[in-house]
Amino acid sequence: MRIDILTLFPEMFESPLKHSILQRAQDQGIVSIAMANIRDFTTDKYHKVDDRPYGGGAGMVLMPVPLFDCFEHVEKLAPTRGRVIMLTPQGEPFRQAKAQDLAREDRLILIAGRYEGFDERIRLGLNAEQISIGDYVLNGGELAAMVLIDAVVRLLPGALGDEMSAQDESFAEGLLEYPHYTRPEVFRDMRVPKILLSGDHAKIAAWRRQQSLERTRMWRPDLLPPAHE
Ligand code: 6GU
Repeated sequence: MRIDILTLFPEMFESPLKHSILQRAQDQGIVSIAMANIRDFTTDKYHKVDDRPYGGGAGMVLMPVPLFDCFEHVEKLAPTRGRVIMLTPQGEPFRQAKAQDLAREDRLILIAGRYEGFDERIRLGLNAEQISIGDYVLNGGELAAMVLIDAVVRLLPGALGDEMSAQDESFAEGLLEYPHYTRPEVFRDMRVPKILLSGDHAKIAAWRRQQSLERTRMWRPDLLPPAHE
């Protein structure tokens, strides 16, 4: 997969992409991630990327011209356009199913906005999808883009290595995960549940399933389809 990110703050992406799974996935050629700085596509002396809103009001709006020039440059860097996604609080809420859907693409172009918002013609002219990572307001789309990248890249074949699997986790099945334990067997008077020491794999699987359901019912009942209740 190739991911291009259009942003005013490419440096914000450096550290998150340089560690652990995301770094390894890039080293192994599973994903290649490139940043384009929208400001590099300004032509005026002050490298201006935002301006005051028509009609008045607070804040500044991301101008369409540098954004489109940046986009058209980036678009040509690979043979396919893939999916074009604007990160914005008005977007469709990001969920595991969307991450799985995006993981099937061979290219994503992500646009991280700042200021009060994007000039509306950016969305209209690019025919972009909009994604939000939750019902709260961030200062810009960069952290949201990183969240999306992290969630998508770990689903790409080979990204997690052999020892791990994305199959078994929270949300893979629409349920929260069962509790995990490792050594020691007793920690501050808290014991590892006996069943996990029993060696009975069928019983362990059934216990885990029941724990998943119970935790989901307790902590995230909104995730349960009516059939589970
Ligand atoms: Cl994608 N952008 C911003 N600025 N705020 C957000 C968001 C995105 N998702 C949730 N809040």
